[in-house]
Amino acid sequence: MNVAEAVGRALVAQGVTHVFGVVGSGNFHVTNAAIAAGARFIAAAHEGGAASMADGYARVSGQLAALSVHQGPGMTNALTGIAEAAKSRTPLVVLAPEATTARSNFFVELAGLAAAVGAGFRRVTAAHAAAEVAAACRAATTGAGQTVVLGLPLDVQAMPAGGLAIAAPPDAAPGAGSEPAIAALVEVLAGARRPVFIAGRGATRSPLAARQALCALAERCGALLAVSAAARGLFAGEPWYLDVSGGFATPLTAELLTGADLVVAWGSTLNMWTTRHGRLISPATTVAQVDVSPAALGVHRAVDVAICGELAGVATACLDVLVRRDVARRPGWRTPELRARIAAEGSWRAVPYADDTADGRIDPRTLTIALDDAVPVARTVVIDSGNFMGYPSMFLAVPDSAGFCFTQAFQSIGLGLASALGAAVARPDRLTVAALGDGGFLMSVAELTTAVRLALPLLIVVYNDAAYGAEVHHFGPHGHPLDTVRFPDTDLAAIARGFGCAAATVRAPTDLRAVTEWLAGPRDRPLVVDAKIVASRASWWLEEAFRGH
Ligand SMILES: Cc1ncc(C[n+]2csc(CCOP(=O)(O)OP(=O)(O)O)c2C)c(N)n1
Ligand SMILES: [Mg+2]
Repeated sequence: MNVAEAVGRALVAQGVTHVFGVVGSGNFHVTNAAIAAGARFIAAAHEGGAASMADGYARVSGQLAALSVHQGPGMTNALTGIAEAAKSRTPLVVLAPEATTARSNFFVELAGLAAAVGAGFRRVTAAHAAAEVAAACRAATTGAGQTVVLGLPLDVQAMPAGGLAIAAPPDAAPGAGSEPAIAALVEVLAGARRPVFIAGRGATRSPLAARQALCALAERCGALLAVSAAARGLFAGEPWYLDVSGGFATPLTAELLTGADLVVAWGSTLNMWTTRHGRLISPATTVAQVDVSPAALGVHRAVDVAICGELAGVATACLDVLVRRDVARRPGWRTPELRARIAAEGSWRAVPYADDTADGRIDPRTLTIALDDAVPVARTVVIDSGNFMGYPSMFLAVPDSAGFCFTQAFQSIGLGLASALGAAVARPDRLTVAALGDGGFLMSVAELTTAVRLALPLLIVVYNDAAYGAEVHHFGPHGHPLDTVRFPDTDLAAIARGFGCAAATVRAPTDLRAVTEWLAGPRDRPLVVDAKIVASRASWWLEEAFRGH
C-alpha cells in the first residue's frame, strides 16, 4: 500500500465520514482511498466552496470533517474558507498535496500558507503516514479544536507506507479546573444577586453537556442565560434565556446585561461583538471567564476570576461545591415578574416597528418575520456577512446551537452559500435556510450547481439591495461617491433557474406564496428567493462593526 492510500484509509479510521473537495492529480488517489474506505465525497465547483462546505458540515454535525484539494492553486482557492475555519477552531483536516520541487508551477510554501491563516500544519512521512493522520485528527478534535493542514508531498504519496497500524482515536479528557479556581468561582457565584451566564462558541463543541451543566448551575444561583452570536440557540426553550448578547441583543437583553452584578463567560472571550465594545458590561460588574484554552483567558478584557477547564466539568464541580456547602438555592433575579417580561419582550419579533414595504421593495424585517412563520422550526439557519445579516440573525428562531451557523470569524462575505450546503448535508432532517446578501451570493454563485446536483432542499434567501449595502451605509453618510459599491438591479431568480434551481422574486409579502408552495412540494431542488429589499436603512448592528475597523 502506498502513502496516498494509507492516508485515505487512516482518515476514515479516525472517524472522518465526509470529505469535501475538488479533485486534481495530486489528491486523486488519497480521495479515492478515503471513498474506498467508506467516506462520502462531495465534489464542489470551487475549492473556496468546498472549504466552506466542510466548515459548515463540521459545525452543524459536531463531527471532524476533511477537505481535499489539489496542490498549489487548489489550496490558495480554499484559503479564505480555511481562514474562517481556523479562526473558528473548526475541527477540520485539509488534505493538501505538495509539489515536490520549488521549480514546479504548482509549488507554494504550504507550511507558510497554513501559518498565515492560523491553521495547524503537519507533513506526512512514508514511515509514519497513519500516525501523522492520527496526530492531525487528534489536534483537530481535542481541546478548543483546530483546523489542521496535512501536507502530502507528491513523492511521499507514491512511496510504500510503513507502520500500517492505525491507532483508534483517543478519548479527550480535559480537566475540570483546579480546586482553588473552582473555589474562586463558587465564591463570586454565591455572592451574586443578579448573575448572567454568557455561553460562547466553546460551549457549542459539546452543546448538550454544556447546556445541561450550565442550566443546572444557573438554576442553583438564580442566573439568567445569554449567548454570543456564535452560540445562538444553545439555551432555546429555557424560560430564562435572553438570546444573544451583543449587537443583536434585544432592548430587554441589553438592559438586563448592564444591570448584572456578575457575568460569567463560558467558552466566550467577551469580544467587542458580544459586549458592544464593552458597553453591555457595567464597570462595577464582576466578570469571570471559563475556557478550555488558557490563551483565551482575559484576551479581550480583564476578568476578575479566570478558570482553565472544560465547561461542563467546571459547572458541575461548582454545583457540587454549592450543594456540599449547603449554600441555599438562590432565586437571584428569577422572579415571576421578570419571567413574564422575558416571555413578552425577549424576542425581536416582540419589538414594534413601522413597516417600510413600498414601491416594489419589501421591508427586510417583514420579509424575515414572514419566513419565520412559514419555515418549519426544525431548521438550520446559515448567515453570510453584510448589512443584511442582523435580520435573519434576530428574527429567525433556531431550535438549538447546531441550528445556527454563523461564519463571521474572518468577516468574509461569500462563505454563506457553501456553508449552508455543508450544513444541509450534515442535517438532512432539518430545513437549511441560507441568508445571503446579493454581493455575497454572486461571489459564491457557482455552488448552486453543487446544490442542484445533490438535490438539496435548501431555501436560499438573498436580501437584494443591488449594492454592497454595508459599504453604502458605511461611507454614504460622509458624502463619498458610491458608484463602486452599487450595481444594476440583477435578476437573481433568472440566474438561479439557469442553474436548475426553483426561484422566486419577492417584492411584497404576498409574493412569499412561492415559498409556501415550495415548502409543500417535493423539495427536490433548492429554492432561491430574490428578495428586492428596501435599502434605505443602515442596520444598527453595523455601527458596531464600523467602530471595529
Ligand atoms: C471577501 C470580502 N470582500 C469584501 C469585503 C468587504 N465587505 C464587507 S460587507 C460587504 C458588502 C456585502 O454586500 P452584500 O453581500 O450584498 O450584503 P449587504 O451589505 O448589501 O447587505 C463588503 C464588500 C468582505 N468583508 N469580504
Ligand atoms: Mg447587498
